[in-house]
Amino acid sequence: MRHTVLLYNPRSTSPGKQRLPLSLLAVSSVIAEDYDLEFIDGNLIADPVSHIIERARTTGAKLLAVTVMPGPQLRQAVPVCRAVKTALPDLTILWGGYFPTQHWEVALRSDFVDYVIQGQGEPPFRKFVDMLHYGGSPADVPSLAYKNGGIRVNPRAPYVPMDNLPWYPYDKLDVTAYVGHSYLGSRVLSHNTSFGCPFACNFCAVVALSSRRWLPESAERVASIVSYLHDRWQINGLEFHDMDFFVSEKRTAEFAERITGKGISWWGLGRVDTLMSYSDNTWEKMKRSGARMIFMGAESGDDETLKRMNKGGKSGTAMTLALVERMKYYGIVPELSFVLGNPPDPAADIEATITFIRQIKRVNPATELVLYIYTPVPQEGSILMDEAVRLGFRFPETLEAWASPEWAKFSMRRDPGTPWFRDNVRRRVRDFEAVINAYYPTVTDIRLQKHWRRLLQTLSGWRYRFEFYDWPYELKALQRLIHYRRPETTGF
Ligand code: B12
Ligand code: SF4
Repeated sequence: MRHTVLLYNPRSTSPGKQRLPLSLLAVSSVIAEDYDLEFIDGNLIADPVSHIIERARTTGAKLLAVTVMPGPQLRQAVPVCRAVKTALPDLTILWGGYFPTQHWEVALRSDFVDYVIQGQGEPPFRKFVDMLHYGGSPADVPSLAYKNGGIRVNPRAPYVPMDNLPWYPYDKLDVTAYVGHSYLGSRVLSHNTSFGCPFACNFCAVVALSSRRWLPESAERVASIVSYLHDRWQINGLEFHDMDFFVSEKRTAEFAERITGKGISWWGLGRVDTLMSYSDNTWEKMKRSGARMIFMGAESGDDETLKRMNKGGKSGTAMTLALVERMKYYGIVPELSFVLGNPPDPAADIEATITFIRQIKRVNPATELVLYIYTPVPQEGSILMDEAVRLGFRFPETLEAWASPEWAKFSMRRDPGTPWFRDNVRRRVRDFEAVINAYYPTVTDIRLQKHWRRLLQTLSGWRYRFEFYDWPYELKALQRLIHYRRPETTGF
């Protein structure tokens, strides 16, 4: 008899912007041969609670496996899992992904999360699912955290190279529901080609997940998967959601060669120093293959702050400027994210970064900007985290508190309410963002017609020239009319 496993992806984005649930596709790939899978996506259905209860009763499923990122996804995961547990106390609830990897104790302190798997999910998930259905002890499942008197945390499983894992079980869900439309193309899907990142930036949640390992799929396998998505769903755009797609130049160049001519525009995340070290030849290949836009963490306009962030490698402000210039030459759009308002002097940090962003826009006006506000992540030895604690910062101790609007805002990194952050500083960032986005309307706003661009530029011109960003209500009102599906944003 085949057992059914329910896989729940809590809502993470606004309607119409849903991405393939890559995390659940990844973990379920290792059980797809032997178990029936049912994906339940909070982005696609209005009432996940009734749906989960109905499917569990109909199929007799014993397990609800849930992926949880902090922010809106956690906000839905908490009430849904609580309600499901109340209705079906025997249904085991397992959480995995970014939030429970960092905050496993808080998750397990609740009375509706039974187990947590930390870090890379595939091998421990297989062991856990078999244990639940065929017997065994939780003590033998690596990377598992669970309740047993107190909270027990098993040692992490050894990392598994991605080429040794099966392809995603695409046939088990309706892929067409995830084909989106954006700057990249009219039929856009997403994929993930590696696990982890070799760096250890002080503010980044990736470090807790992958402990500085980078496990890539081979270029050959990535190209085969891309060809499959292209042939089967006629995609012409692809978002690569790797933490760092570009670590290996050899892999990038080979992948680019392999997909050239397929007519696919693609987007990925990388580091400034890695990309700057690429040869012109590799950049040419990337361009020819359809590379359209690359997301990078520029993080700060101040080199001292970059050091404190432990950005590592050779990245620095001069290199960021050189790279955006280089990308202009190749016609590939840089999308730069910044983490503003770092303690101990958030206001000074913001001013340095604003000045730097103005320089960047002068060099390459097409550069996209993503402005986050610094929020701590739990990370051993992070001087930023230590300093945050010294300034009075504490993470919530219950899932209910994490799911509150205040902490959801914290997780969205736009209005974090941290002790060192005053409201006028937050407003400074958002006002500047409104003015610069109006003065340099992005090339990726696909619905933004020429006359709107001109109007925004005209209205914001005096503000930009005189560096007067306060209260740009007229610009914010106009910008509300504009929609752009950024690969890294949610639309919330
Ligand atoms: C795609 C993506 C999104 C998508 C949504 C994805 C979805 N599930 O619907 C969108 C664009 C909507 C999005 C939005 C946001 N995101 Co996001 N996102 C990512 C991104 C780029 C990739 C995630 C992914 O799919 N990876 C591929 C899969 C295969 O890997 P994985 O998720 O790590 O899964 C593995 C393990 O974690 C584990 N696992 C995961 N789930 C489960 C479940 C079970 C049961 C088990 C056993 C194991 C397991 O096993 C998997 C395989 O090994 C990551 C960065 C990254 N590259 O990881 C950021 C990231 C997760 N996002 C982040 C953030 C902050 C956000 C936003 C808050 C940003 C914002 N300000 O708007 C929003 C909030 C949305 C929300 N929380 O609801 C942060 C999280 C930071 C943190 N403190 O934890 C990350 C790490 C980016 C970063 N470097 O800061 N995001
Ligand atoms: S910010 Fe980027 S480079 Fe730094 S640890 Fe996170 S994923 Fe790696």
